[in-house]
Amino acid sequence: MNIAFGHSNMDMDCLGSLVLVKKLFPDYRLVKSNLIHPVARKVYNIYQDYFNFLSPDDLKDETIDDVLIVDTCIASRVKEYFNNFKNPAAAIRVIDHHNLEDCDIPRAQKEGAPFGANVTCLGKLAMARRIKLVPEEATIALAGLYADTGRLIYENVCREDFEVSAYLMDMGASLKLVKTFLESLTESEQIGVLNQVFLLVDNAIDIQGHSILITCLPLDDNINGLAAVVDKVMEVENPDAYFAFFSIPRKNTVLLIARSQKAKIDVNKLLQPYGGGGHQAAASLKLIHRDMKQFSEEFRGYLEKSLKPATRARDIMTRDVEVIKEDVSLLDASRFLEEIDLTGIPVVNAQGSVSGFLSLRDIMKGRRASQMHAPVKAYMTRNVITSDGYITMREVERLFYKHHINHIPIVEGGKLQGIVTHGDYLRYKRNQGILT
Ligand SMILES: [Mn+2]
Repeated sequence: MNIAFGHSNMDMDCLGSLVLVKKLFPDYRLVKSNLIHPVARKVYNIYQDYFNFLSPDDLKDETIDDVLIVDTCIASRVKEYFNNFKNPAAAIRVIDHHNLEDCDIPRAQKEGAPFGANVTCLGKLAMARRIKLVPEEATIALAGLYADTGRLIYENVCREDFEVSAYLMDMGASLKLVKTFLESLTESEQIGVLNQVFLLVDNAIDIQGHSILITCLPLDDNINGLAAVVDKVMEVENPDAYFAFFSIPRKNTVLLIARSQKAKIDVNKLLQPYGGGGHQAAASLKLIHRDMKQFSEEFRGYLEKSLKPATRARDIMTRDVEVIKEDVSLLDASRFLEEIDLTGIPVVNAQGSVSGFLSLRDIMKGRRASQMHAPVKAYMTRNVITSDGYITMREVERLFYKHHINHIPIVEGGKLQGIVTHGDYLRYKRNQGILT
């Protein structure tokens, strides 16, 4: 018998991949993992008959010929299958979108590419062979692709993910169904926990200039899909990082689920010393015999020591600021701005302190009134929004949007130290990998 399976705790991307395996390799039997990821459970329940899965236990009396592994190339993630059959498989083929250099499965023939989803690896094969799918198959496959790519928006997404999505749409995939398949908060327990967490949510605290949210919630028992609850809180509260502690006193365990949306906060590295792991933006940790309150306080102290300081206005500002004097004419000012290629400039008075800001918009007003020989001070904006250099990027962003401005002069002790322009801010965002 030939068999095909995904990783333990198989997720939506595994299920989507296995749909395509069924079409591409019809002489393989599919095997399910003992545990099924909460997001995949709904589709698994609806389509059990279609998949006709064997359990790992069913392999005990079988002689296995060829093995096909999808969506992982790591031996420890497929051992529940291999532990159940005795004979060595004739051939082991791995089709995976993870880093194939990490593969530690002996004798594996590896194929795949670092696409956003594993469904894309198999989708490319199906496209090349002009395989036709029925709408349900296309829908499950697209749900898998969407799950692993955050609906085609994660950084790992490549054009092949879009190509395969288009192919699946051609095959009749229903986006409406995909959406319901991917709803992460499906259990009433999850909604209950979500409401309890929102009651606990206080203002985010400032640690090294980062906005950090911490909540601690005791639970009666373990709840499936807690990570999805944490993601929802993250989405609504929008802190730089969120550390959600849950305790299950009856089982003496503390669970920490961490999320970050800043390159400077690597939650994987932060949780590693405690035995947790994951990746830069999402990680988790389970501890036994620890008191949640005590541990969360210890962890907060650890964050204060470990987090790198947040980027502040002074780190990104332009230091050599051009300024213009109050009594210069609008005409000279407009020529000067054109020469130095700027759209606005701080205005200084006779004492050298910032008394206003002159933008192209102000000059336009003077031009329309035929007042180009009037002094700058007659048309400049007097209520200049300035700041010291210690404001965070979040505050810079807020000032830009709130006051509809593109420049923030940085003033300390009455002296102009620099200016943060919209261009400086966009450069910072690009370096963060947010706009690239
Ligand atoms: Mn995957």
